[in-house]
Amino acid sequence: MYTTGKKSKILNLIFPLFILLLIISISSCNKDETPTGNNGNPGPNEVFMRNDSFSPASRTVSAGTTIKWINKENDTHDVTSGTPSSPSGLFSSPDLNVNGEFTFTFTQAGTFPYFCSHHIGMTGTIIVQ
Ligand SMILES: [Cu+2]
Repeated sequence: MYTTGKKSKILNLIFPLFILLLIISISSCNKDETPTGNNGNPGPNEVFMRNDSFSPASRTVSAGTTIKWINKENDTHDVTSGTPSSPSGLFSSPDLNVNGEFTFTFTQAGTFPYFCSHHIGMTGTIIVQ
């Protein structure tokens, strides 16, 4: 396609501006998803607590794996084994504030539900194979 000199000059000005706006909008999106400024996703043996939920809500690991839960927001959470109506007593973390961590090593195969005692509906599951 043939473009006049005038047209391509305008394009040369607009195109970098468009790219700059695109970069700014992408970086501000990331900020919204991580309210405490902690970027990234949980590692293979990690579970994040953010937006009043466990992420990922379900993890499948092999026996002997240590799972690390990390609170990624300014809201107190805990990690308690079992279900809200029937805690199993296998593990129970203290209250975790922002960046607080709790680890537990799963030695037996099985399905292990857990929950946060502060938030109804904040539940997760570790499946050990
Ligand atoms: Cu919670």
